[in-house]
Amino acid sequence: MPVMPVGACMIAETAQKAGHEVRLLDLMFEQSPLKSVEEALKGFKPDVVGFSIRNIDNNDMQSPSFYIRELLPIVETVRRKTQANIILGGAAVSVMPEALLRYTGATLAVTGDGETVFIGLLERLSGNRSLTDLPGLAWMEEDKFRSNAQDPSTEGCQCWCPDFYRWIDVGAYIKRLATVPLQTKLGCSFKCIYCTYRKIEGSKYRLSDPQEAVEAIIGLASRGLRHIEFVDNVFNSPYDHALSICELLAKKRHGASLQSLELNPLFIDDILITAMERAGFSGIGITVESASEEVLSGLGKGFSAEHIYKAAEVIKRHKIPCLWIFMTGGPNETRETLTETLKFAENYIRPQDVAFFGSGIRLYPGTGLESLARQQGVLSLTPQDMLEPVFYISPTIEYGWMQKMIRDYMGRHMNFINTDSIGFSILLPIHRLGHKFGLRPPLWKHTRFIRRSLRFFGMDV
Ligand code: B12
Ligand code: SF4
Repeated sequence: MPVMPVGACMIAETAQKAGHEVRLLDLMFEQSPLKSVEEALKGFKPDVVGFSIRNIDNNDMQSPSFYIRELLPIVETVRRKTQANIILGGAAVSVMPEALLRYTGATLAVTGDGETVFIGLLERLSGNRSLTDLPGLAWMEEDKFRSNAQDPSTEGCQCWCPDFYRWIDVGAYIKRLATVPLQTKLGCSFKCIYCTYRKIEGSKYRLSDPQEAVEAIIGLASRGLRHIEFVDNVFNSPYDHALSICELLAKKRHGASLQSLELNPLFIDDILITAMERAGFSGIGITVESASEEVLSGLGKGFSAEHIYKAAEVIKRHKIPCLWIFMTGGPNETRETLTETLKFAENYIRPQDVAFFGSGIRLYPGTGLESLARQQGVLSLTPQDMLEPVFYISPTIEYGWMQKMIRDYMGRHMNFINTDSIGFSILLPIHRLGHKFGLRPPLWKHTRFIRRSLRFFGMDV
């Protein structure tokens, strides 16, 4: 599913509001990105070219795709055609700023809350002022990486949406069943050992006003953008914030269909799920990762297997479709713990719901998992060499056996999927065809039907 470039649109809109002349080139559907860039630069001489880089790779250990390789010729084209300062931004850059600066040879990188930093940067560039004390900026100086940390706790969180129609071809996304991203908070206070999200948004919650979130949803729906997805790191933490948003939404006739794939089992109860149903949620995702106590504690999830079983009981009492997300091969994973997780999925997940199994965990520099992998002797790459995808599998389990077990369960349960399923090339035409025939997001609700139909045509994914 193509993801609408909300960050890029926010940056463009903020810069325009600050009085700059801005153009946004969305390369998502361009057949020939280099030509499109050259075309866009004809007769336009920008002082600054910002790149919004969302994904480093596809996070898929089985069939890894390293997207940054495709970025390089684009950056080179811009460098060849303009004198502009090249600025990198986006989630990928906050995750690995040094590696990306080195890889692309770009002048500067913006980390953290892009809109604030970028406007400050433009002001300084136009006034020829020094950049080196601007919080949130990173750059290379004589082959040394320099950065000014931004203190995320000093910035608030506003829940706002850019005017997508102004910046991108919205129809092209909608036709491919994309959802419209909306963020109601920043930060996460959990400490999962593999996670980079705190690096992007900080470890302290910054909450938007729930009323603002409701107004944003009403505004989007009134402009035909009805399939809205909350892109918070965790939607239901803090619990009261999520509950307030849902309760306020339930009182309004907004016409939107809502989704969040980032629910923490620790905060799932009947009150919240009822409120979500009343608010207009058409699907939810619970990121449980594992149903084994040992693995959950190895991952530092901050909840226990008991919470997962309780969450499953709650879900059973409701109608809302649910996607359960698992991450296998983490610290302490063994044949027994994986079997425990698969048995949980078999016995506790309703057949109409979906279970997704990822295998292996993407390793990022600066995480607890990186240190653990080094201690266990399974990682020897330097942090900069970790830009190309590298994954962790616990030495206590064999990858091949794990894959086979998951596939065995998938053979028995048509509502189970793995990374091969979501990376399957035929999914793209299915999205478009589905939309033509009136299907609306989320597509995962139709997993059983899709898998059965594909199997009928000899494609077992
Ligand atoms: C929600 C989410 C999803 C949802 C998206 C739903 C939707 N409709 O948008 C779903 C579940 C579908 C998803 C899927 C995937 N995701 Co995801 N996702 C996120 C998450 C949690 C939030 C993204 C978001 O929308 N943030 C809100 C917006 C406003 O922020 P933003 O885009 O980052 O923009 C801000 C800054 O980055 C900056 N900025 C952005 N552009 C620019 C440009 C310039 C010039 C400047 C200066 C600044 C700047 O300013 C903006 C405002 O502050 C992030 C983690 C995170 N906390 O960021 C991961 C994250 C982006 N995802 C990631 C990945 C890997 C994926 C998948 C590949 C996973 C998979 N195997 O399927 C897919 C790819 C989907 C796709 N087509 O791109 C990675 C990307 C890094 C990496 N390892 O490659 C992240 C960072 C998580 C991680 N592992 O660290 N994702
Ligand atoms: S709860 Fe989610 S966002 Fe927070 S640290 Fe854990 S994995 Fe990261």
